[in-house]
Amino acid sequence: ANPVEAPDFYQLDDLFSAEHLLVRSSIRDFVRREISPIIEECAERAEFPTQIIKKFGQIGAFGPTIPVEYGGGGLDSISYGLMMQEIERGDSGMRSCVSVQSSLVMYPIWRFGTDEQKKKYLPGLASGELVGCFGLTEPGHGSDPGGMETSFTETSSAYILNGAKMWITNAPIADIAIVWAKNDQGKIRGLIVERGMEGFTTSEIHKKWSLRASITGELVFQDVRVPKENLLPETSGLKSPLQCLDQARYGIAWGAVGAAMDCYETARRYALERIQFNKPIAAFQLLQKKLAEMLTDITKAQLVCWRLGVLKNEGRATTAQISMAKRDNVALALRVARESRQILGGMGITGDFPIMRHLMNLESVVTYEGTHDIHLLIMGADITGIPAFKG
Ligand code: TGC
Ligand code: FAD
Repeated sequence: ANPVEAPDFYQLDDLFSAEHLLVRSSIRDFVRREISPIIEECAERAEFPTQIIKKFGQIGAFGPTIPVEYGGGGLDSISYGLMMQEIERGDSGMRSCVSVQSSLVMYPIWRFGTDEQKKKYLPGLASGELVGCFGLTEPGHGSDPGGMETSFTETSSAYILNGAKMWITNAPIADIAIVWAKNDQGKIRGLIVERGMEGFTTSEIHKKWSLRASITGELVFQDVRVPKENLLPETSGLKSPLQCLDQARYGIAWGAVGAAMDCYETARRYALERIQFNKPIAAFQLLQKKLAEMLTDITKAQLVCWRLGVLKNEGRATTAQISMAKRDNVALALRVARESRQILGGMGITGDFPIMRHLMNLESVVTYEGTHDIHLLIMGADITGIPAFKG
């Protein structure tokens, strides 16, 4: 392990298999080669680097836990987590793209789809030939997706879909959308909606100060005729999209540690080089306090991820455990990013360093996939048996 590359204070590398370490180093090299050189400019211009999609496909970043027979990587959850960590060390928006494709598009097709659907879509999604998005949130229903208004009605030959989804990562470039909508009986089901279906449009959301290198948009459905074979047959109620969210939230818990690591390493290096009062600023106790607390935060988060990964591999990770990891790791990544930015003084606000970009990105990460407070309430419901969401 190279301590300058990424902190490993508790020698966690001892806990990873040779395969985990290989996956991590290949994604780390990929990020260094393909993302780091372009990301600052993409964020500044608010441009998503579309060419990265095929490259993600080539490196195996899409669907790493999906079985090989469907084009996935057949890897375990720790490998997936390490991939998310390394990609988010590059940029949260790049990790978003991969999270959505893997956990929110490929996973539901694999988990709830027919064999025909799996064969039709998964290999193309794995290679990056196809881009997917996940439509759950609506303009009027974010934290409360169960209140969704998007609905479809059944005719003899198809489903007719109406409604709108908002804040959808990858929407403007997606070839397919996994859309959650209520059927005639008011039950939530998942549909695969394809670009080109009449009445289906997407538009881009502009003026974001966060996740600027990620593309976000809306999905609008006006009497869209969705063939019956595009229904995901095993979906059944709100628990189906929530199951997908567990996969993605797990990846975000790891990803946030990556963003924190990058901020910490940048600040540590800067503090050793920057001279004030004839000394490196790293020599001052207040700076050392900041660095020591950041490393403590990162180390605890790494341990949580590793243990959660083991539980997930054994099929024992619970929703509340995932909520705790997503919530706390993103919160500590924000703390680390803010402290790191201060260590860089004025330089910390510039695009010459990655910290301000990470900090702004994390403001989305703390909100999407369940806000900081919603995850607290998921834990609260688990602890007490009393769900407090509905007042
Ligand atoms: P509630 O009554 O609690 O649950 C409804 C049914 O679902 C079951 N359930 C779960 N099942 C599987 N996995 C989970 N994680 C589950 N959580 C709950 C539950 O047992 C129940 O089953 P049943 O059989 O009794 O019907 O539902 P509620 O309406 O009270 O809402 C609960 C709440 C607030 C926790 C939930 O709706 C929630 O998580 N809200 C946050 C919404 C959210 O996270 N949206 C994310 C949208 S996607 C996104 O942000 C992508 S960003 C991607 C990127 O760019 O990286
Ligand atoms: P609201 O639900 O309106 O919440 C506003 C505030 O009220 C929050 O602080 C929240 O914690 C609080 N609040 C709400 N209910 C309660 C309660 N019961 N108790 C206490 N406090 C409460 N969604 C998708 O479906 N697919 C995507 O790909 C996707 N990508 C996204 C990308 C970006 C960049 C962003 C910003 C969002 C994305 N989202 C996506 C949507 C995201 O999941 C929602 O923004 C999030 O779930 C919160 O919903 P909301 O924005 O409507 O906030």
